[in-house]
Amino acid sequence: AVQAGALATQGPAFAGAARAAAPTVVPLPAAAEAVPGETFTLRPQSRIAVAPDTAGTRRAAADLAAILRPSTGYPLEVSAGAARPGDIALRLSDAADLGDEGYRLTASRTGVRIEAAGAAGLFYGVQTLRQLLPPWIESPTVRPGPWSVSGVRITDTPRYAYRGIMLDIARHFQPPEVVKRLIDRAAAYKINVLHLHVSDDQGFRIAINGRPELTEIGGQFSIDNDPGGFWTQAEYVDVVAYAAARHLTVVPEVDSPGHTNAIVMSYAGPEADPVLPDVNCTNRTPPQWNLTGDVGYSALCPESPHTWAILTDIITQLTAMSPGPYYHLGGDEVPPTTLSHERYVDFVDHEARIVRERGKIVMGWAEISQANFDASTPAVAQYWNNGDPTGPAGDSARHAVQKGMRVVMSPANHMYLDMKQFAGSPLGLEWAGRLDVAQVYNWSGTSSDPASYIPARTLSDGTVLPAVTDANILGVEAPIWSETLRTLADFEFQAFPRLPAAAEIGWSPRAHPERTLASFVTRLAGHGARWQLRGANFYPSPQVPWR
Ligand code: TNX
Repeated sequence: AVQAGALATQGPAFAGAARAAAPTVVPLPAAAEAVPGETFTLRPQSRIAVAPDTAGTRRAAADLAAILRPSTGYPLEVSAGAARPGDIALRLSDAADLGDEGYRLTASRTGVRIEAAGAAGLFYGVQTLRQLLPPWIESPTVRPGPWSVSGVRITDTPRYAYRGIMLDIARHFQPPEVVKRLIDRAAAYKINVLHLHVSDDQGFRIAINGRPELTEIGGQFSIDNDPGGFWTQAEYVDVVAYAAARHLTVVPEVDSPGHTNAIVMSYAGPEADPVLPDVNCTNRTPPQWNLTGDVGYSALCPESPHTWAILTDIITQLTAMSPGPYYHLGGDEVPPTTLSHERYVDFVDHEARIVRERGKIVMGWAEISQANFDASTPAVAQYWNNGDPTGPAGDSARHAVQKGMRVVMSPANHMYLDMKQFAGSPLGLEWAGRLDVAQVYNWSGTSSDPASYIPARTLSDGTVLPAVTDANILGVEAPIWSETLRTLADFEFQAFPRLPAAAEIGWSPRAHPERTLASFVTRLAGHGARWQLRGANFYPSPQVPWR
């Protein structure tokens, strides 16, 4: 650990070099300046002062108190009205520059003040304050302190509206408790979307009323004969509410028409009753019961009325339980030998209509940009290719832009947190490479940034396919597929320290001089102690100077 005294004796080395104003905060705040010579110290009499006194400000105060009380042992009474010296003030204002998610945080000798225009902004201000305090603020038991914050003035708003994590609960079933812990951990880094991959070849994980086969048959397995399982609708609704309380929107995905072996075996397998052979469009009949990690072998039949009856029930119920704007219909990895281009396009068009009729915006893996989308109706394509983005690999996203779709950037070779992070790791796949912290933080291609990752491309006939720029990009998402992941600790090992890198790509302004890998790993160095105090697993990457 670096001693404060050691830093003080380094005076000349620091002279002139702008010392980071928020040297422990991830993602990097948009703007921060030090208030020289001032330090805030939390005291036993400090209170949390809210104004106006609303359910929203009380909720933020309760969140903050729940973080601070166990380690400080202070009562931190919540009170309405004016702040006294030594208090932490939470203020809702109409500050137009802060938007829905922005906040202003000031720490000085007299107190801390967090101001926001909405509940999400207050929540993010609280997450930042938490990181400005010493790591042992995360302790579940009382510690001595002191609980000090260097004087700072922060004004912070996100770069992208969509900053997601995807959890695959289909390949290896995960109970709601595991997902809730991961929500807690992601929210601390200002992640605001939880994309839940609830169905794949190996399992269907949410009960659908009137369709017990989907979970009783389709939910009973996981990869490698590991235990299966599914959530009741009450459990799903509870997770959605838990996520919302931490300002994450749930995007449900039942992958289709491919990655549907679990659905197919529910209706066309040996245990199915009734048997509906026409839902199974693969040339492999009956469906697979020896489940491996292979992809791309199953498909639902677009010509089957049963396909649409089943999918309509699924979409109707999942959208009714999901207050967010998006429904993800999947759409990835359907080989033309399984469904021709025309049949694939018809499938996506048909399913997109069902989704829109239920008031949701269609989202899908970027292959869906082959279907009929146009700028008059919002739709989102999630780019996941790992190929050279300057070449044809980027075309699924370029076609999405051509059709007026927004793009969520999840290039597998930068954002797939299910990839191994070092050679020989027992966890993770390697098809998109090994992703260390640097690979997640610095995107390759023509630039190290999402906004210039996919440049325009001219075809041999002179046609120009457009670039994917910030005008098209809704945000970024880090998927965690679970072929090799069984437990919460497995997911945490893959998520940390890489999820914070993905979160910074989504939140922090590109042009900020500290939006660099070197600054990031330095700011992250104390977070390992925070994860340990919270009981979270992580990979102690040699790229982070842990302290
Ligand atoms: C590709 S990415 C898939 C998933 C796998 C993942 C493993 C995508 C849309 N499809 O089915 O789980 O690779 O990394």
